[in-house]
Amino acid sequence: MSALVLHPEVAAARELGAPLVALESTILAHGLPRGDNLHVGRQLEATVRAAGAIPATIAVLDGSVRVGLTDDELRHLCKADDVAKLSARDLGVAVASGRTGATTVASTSVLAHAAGITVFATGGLGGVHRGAAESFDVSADLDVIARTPVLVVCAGVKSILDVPATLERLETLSVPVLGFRTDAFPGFYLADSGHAVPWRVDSPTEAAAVWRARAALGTDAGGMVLANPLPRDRQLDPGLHDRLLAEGLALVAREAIAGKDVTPALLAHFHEASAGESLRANVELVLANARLAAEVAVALASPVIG
Ligand code: PSU
Ligand code: MN
Repeated sequence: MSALVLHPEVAAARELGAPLVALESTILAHGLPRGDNLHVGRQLEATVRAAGAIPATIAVLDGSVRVGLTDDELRHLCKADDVAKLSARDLGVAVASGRTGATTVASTSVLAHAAGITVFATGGLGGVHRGAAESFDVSADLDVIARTPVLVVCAGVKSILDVPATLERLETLSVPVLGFRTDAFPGFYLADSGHAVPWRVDSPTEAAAVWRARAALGTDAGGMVLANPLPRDRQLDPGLHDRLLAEGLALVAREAIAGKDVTPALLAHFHEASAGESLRANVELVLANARLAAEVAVALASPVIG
């Protein structure tokens, strides 16, 4: 018996080899304000469909791992007060104890792969936190992507992190990082983090070709990152960004926030203190990633010509 419950539409798409895109739920339950989150969750699914793929939002409901949610289930996840943030290591505990939880990039990657889904869209990856040399705070997202064959579409890593250290870590872990129509690694709210990407692709077909080439070479045991920047005229104002970041980091230090609460606390500070601007950018980037992920999934499901 499988421990995963696939939504019937997701199961049918799997059978047919139709394009599927996994979506994570931590961004909804812990990364966006209440009220906006349900709307964004629905928009993400609609965006994937409009680009020709089937969305599979992943979460754990009362101990049951769901790959693809009904609208009622999505609403519950976005409104309930007792939704845990589940990284990959937490999944077994959540299932055994009948908990409800949202999945991070790490746990969504593991479950997407278990469900036979290759392409996954999120906002920004977790990574190496500033001060990690002392705190050891490095997101499990990185190690899990390194050993899980998923193609993760994101707007780089969250700018609240130590971006160059995160890029170094991805290199060590042998995770390919491709810029989508850019030579600059995106900085989540910012179009350019100030660091270069090692490689660039200019179409979903090219991204799919890299994925296929890795498989042909047998170097596809782990995942790959496709980094999709916000257009420069849609990014958060860099001055505002730097001010919010300094305040957010001070707040986290002052209140001794640690572990998995750090990222939600920093994102909440941005959303509260920017009068909706960071929320606007966050929603735009995650929708753009869902669209690109669907386009790559369509390219991967299409026969190769020539
Ligand atoms: N992208 C967003 N908002 C988020 C996240 C990503 O736009 O809230 C979440 C993802 O689920 C990611 C998590 O896995 O933040 C990282 O958490 P941590 O730093 O505790 O590993
Ligand atoms: Mn952490």
